[in-house]
Amino acid sequence: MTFDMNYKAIIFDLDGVICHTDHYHYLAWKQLADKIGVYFDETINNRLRGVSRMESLEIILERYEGEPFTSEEKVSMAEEKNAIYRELLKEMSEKDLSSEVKDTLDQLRAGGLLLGIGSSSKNARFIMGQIGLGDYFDAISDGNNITKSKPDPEVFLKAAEYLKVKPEECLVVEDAKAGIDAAHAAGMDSAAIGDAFGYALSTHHLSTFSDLLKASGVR
Ligand code: B16
Ligand code: MG
Repeated sequence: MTFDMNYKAIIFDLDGVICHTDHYHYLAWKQLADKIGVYFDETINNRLRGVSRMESLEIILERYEGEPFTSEEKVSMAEEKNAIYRELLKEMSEKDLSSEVKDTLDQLRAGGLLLGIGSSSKNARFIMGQIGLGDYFDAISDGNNITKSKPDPEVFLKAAEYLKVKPEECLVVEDAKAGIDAAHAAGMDSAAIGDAFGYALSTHHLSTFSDLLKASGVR
């Protein structure tokens, strides 16, 4: 293995990069949408990638034609969705972490890189515990320590601060265009995977997670 250390740290988005919770988000939002009688499908669900819980609710309510909800009602709807979502997350286990992702993370660490999480989710630590990565990362910045969600750079700047590295020393891995925008705004390089693959603003494009070894200079 040769090391070309362009980066000191890699900051990973969680949902859609390390593991896949989109379907659980979909099922939980769908239950809520059906209850209030608003149309919701997988295409609308795709727009919720990387977006905060309350902003996700606003996107779902774009199609709602009834009396406007009060802020309190919206908070209670988001809490209801989260309770359903948390129940579904209990089904996750170490089987939801692919060997490709785990092996790649181990090789990146062996290559001397610091590894952090930059997720909009307030459930990030719970999800990581479920998939066996509870104490794996060097730092976690998530929905609980930010005031503005992606595309604002706050979540990644906080991750860099917790990792004690400069923004320009970080590479962000993201599946959401809003996340690539956030990395760009933070002054960080980015690697796009999944839904964000091919997005012009990203520095690298990953066809598969292990392509990160090349993008990060570890192999
Ligand atoms: P929660 P990420 C994001 O996580 C999800 O992609 C997005 O769909 C979700 O609405 C958001 O977290 C908030 O999640 O309701 O659990 O706080 O992709 O930034 O890791
Ligand atoms: Mg994501």
